[in-house]
Amino acid sequence: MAKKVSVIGGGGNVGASCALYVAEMEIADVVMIDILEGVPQGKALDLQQSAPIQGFDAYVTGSSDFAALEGSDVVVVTAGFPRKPGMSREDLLKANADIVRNAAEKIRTHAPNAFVIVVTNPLDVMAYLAWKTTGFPKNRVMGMAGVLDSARLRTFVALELGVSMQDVHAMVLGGHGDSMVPLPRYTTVGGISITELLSPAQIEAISKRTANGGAEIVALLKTGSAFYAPAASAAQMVQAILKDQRRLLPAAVLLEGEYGMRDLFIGVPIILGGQGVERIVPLQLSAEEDAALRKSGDAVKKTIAELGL
Ligand code: LAC
Repeated sequence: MAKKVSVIGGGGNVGASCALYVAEMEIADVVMIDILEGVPQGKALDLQQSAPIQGFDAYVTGSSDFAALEGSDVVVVTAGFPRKPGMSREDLLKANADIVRNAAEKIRTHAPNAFVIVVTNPLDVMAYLAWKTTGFPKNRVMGMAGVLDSARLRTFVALELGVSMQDVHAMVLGGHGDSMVPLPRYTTVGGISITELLSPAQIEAISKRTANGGAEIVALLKTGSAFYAPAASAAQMVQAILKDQRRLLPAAVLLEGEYGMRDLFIGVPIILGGQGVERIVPLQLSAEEDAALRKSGDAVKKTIAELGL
């Protein structure tokens, strides 16, 4: 296959699941990179052996050497510690910053032309750190969170209404944290806003469950956090880039005045295509929505400051 996607943290649950989804999409060969010697190699071999059964033609390999990044079109960064019950995403800050900084340095050296999708938490800050460390143009570095948070909102709406998950579209903006901003107005079923289909109390409950979506799963798993949906979200972003789909979806990107904020990464609607972040889509937010987004921005800024970036 002509294209190459590398997953740093490919030995972990999010990374390995992402490798699986990308391989099955048949859009690129996949390299799983992880410092745990043997794990990425073993998981890659296992995954490769599912190819004849699942019927996909893509090579999947594993490596513990970052030089394997060479020639990557897209690098997905999932490496880092997951949350444990009771932890916020911000609690992971210091430990994961070291991991992401190192990964970004390796990407800069071995894959200087790649697009970078950051999944490691706290996501918005880690995406900012990766952008700073690589020195890549802003269209080539982004954080995956909006697709995941919107997918959670879509799921809860579909379950509440008993309709197809595919007919529900949603928009969740802001940082990937407790202050994320679900936008019911822009959440639709077959083009109809949920404000016409659900009561304010139902919408409130669904929005809350969305913002708490990651923690709900951490509380159940106890030893880690969600991985299928985060991995599928990252894979969808990889596909949008490699197939130049120009999809409109929320992602954490660098703001330079858009939405009244600057010098931070936070989730806003973008067009994602062959050039990466092709543009940021402006929305006319209500005073309440705007205030919620700024509050989320303040939370991200505070975490960036804690890292001394
Ligand atoms: C979640 C973690 C991965 O939202 O941030 O599940």
